[in-house]
Amino acid sequence: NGHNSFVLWFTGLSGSGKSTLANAIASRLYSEKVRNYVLDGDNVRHGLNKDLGFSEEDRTENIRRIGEVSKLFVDAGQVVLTAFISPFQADRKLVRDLLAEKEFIEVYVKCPIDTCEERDPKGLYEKARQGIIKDFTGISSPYEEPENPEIVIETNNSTIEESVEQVIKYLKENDLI
Ligand code: GGZ
Repeated sequence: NGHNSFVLWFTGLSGSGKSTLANAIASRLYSEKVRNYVLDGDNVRHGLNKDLGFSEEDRTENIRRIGEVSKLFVDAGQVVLTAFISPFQADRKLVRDLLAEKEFIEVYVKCPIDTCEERDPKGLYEKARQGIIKDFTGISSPYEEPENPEIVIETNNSTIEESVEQVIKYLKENDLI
């Protein structure tokens, strides 16, 4: 269908900008006739994974299932963008190993936790600080930074447009689109 199938795997803290960025890149790809689909908490955690919470085991299972679903999309010839915290290195590695080398593109959406906490669009950091939400990533549950991501985006230092360009440039330079 004129382009490759691959996964753009966004990882980063809550409030780092994963979903915003994934959706902006999705529209840009769509305008370039690259059919794609965004998997995020809204369409996965409320459906397929609604039996899962935020314990370490549940997060691992969340990411495992999303990885398997992503692989199905790739097998079906689609580009898929996933926007999940995916805090554990081993879980991301497991997904990477499910796919071929050029099919898994890890995008680290890097943003200092202080900035994420200031943004706090859903008031979750506040609730985590008060102990109302337990096991909150960055506060009371770990986030393991990617060691070798294909792309790093610093959302506190660049606009959405610049970040979109950065990813599109990577995809073009690597002959993926
Ligand atoms: C982290 C939580 C938690 C806890 C609810 N820890 O900013 P959001 O709201 O929209 O995105 C967060 C989302 C994280 O779900 P993921 O599936 O991406 O997590 S993981 O990959 O770790 O499985 C946040 C909300 O769910 N949320 N409780 N305790 N984020």
